[in-house]
Amino acid sequence: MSRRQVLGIGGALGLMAVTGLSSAAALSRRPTTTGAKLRSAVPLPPTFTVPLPLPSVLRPVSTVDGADRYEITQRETVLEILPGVKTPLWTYNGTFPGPTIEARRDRPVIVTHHNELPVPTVVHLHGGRTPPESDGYPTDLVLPDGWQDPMPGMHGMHGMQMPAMSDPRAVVTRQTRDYTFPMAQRPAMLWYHDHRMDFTAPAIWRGLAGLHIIRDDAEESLGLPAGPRELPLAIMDRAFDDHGNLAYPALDPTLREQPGVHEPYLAGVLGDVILVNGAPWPVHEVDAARYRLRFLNTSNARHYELEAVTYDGRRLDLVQIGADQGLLAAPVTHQSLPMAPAERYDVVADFSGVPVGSLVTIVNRLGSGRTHDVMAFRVARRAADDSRVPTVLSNDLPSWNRSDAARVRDFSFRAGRMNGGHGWLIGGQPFNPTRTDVTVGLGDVEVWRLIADVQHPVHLHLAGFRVLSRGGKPPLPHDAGLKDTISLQPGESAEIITCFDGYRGRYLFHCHNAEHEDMGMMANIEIV
Ligand SMILES: [Cu+2]
Repeated sequence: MSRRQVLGIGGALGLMAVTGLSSAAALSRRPTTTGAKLRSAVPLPPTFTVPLPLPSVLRPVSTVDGADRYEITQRETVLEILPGVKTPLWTYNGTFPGPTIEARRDRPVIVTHHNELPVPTVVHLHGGRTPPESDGYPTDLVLPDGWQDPMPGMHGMHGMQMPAMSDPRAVVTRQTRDYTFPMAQRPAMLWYHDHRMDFTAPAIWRGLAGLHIIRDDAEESLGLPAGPRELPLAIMDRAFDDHGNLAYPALDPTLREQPGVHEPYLAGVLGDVILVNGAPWPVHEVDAARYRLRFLNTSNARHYELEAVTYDGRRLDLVQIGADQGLLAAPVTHQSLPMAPAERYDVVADFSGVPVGSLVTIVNRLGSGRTHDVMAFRVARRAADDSRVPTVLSNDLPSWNRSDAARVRDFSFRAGRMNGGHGWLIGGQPFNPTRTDVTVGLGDVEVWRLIADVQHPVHLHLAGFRVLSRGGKPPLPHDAGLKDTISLQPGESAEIITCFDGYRGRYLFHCHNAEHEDMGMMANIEIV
């Protein structure tokens, strides 16, 4: 494969992506948004008045043979997200987001999930190097008590009446399931969420998401801001109906039978309320010191471009120290950071030069009106600060080269027809759990060339990857490090390189616009 051939995919695949796709072409004229916005019907609080919550850290119930065991119950709960408004949610252990699991590298974690929700569920640890039986394959369902359907989630896909399609490899359990995570991977901030076939988007929207952080001694010896100066920040958008319920345009609001959303929302569901760690436009009091801000986009479809702006309009540097899959080799300084659904950016911001008593706001350059604001930090006091950002952060990033690749594959991510209706397709095909799309040998290095019609954040299970190019050009500054999700812009192509090591078995890659994912944009990898 010559360099010219490798870089030449924009033409042929680009043409393929835009041919005969009227809805996609229309969407691509709005490059910063993919999806349609719901409007809330309850009064919304002023910005920067609700305190920033920090999700509680879950304690293990036992430790056996060096593995920590946790228990999580999935259940309905009513919480107050907007002040004075009661909102029913689907939760992990009754909180939103769910409890945070704090893990150590190479120390296994076992999580026993109990499903007390009215529908089947399945948990995926996003970014985990997880054996296939615990990776949360979308048909490996945990059925609630009394669930009658013999093949839940496998019928009438995407609103069409079609014969029941079974997945002979599905491992279905009743009420409970143990998920085992070896944690043999780089320290990183992962997140767990529901991954049920056809219904992932509304389940995450209703609250089924939580954080899972892996640490090790090497990272802790760097001297990065820590303790109360390390903040996980899960950003998501939501909308509320006139009763305070979360609004979502599901065809079947019970989420029991018919998947899909009403037509205006086929490209994705956007809300008009920005939540951070479950609170609307929150504010957090900080010292005039360096903070480690661990941003995660848990929105279904909303993209952000984050900036930290002082009261007098100055932009604070966002010093990126980590990507989806852990520390960079060296810090990268940004003025703004684009963030697609499921991406994480580990950033250090220095508030030491900010006048005490003033606000630093985190804004989204892609938002408008109230979705322009995300959250704020109020600098409360001067304080000592012995933290540092070393010039070398890590030296264990994989250094795969093109010449290491056993093969090169092409995948298009674009709109198309599925079961007689609208779908989102990979390589022209909608997801089918019984079809193997990619077979790869354990330990093989591969280069994947991806091309998108509209925005698609492409996520690979099991294997972290590095970005080799975008549109035939070198990667962008925010592509640094080891990633598990790459944000493709309308009409954009990119190349990634990865090594499929870890475990043999069935894994997924898919778009992490959650509505696209539910409407077919997933495919199977078989590692043999
Ligand atoms: Cu997509």
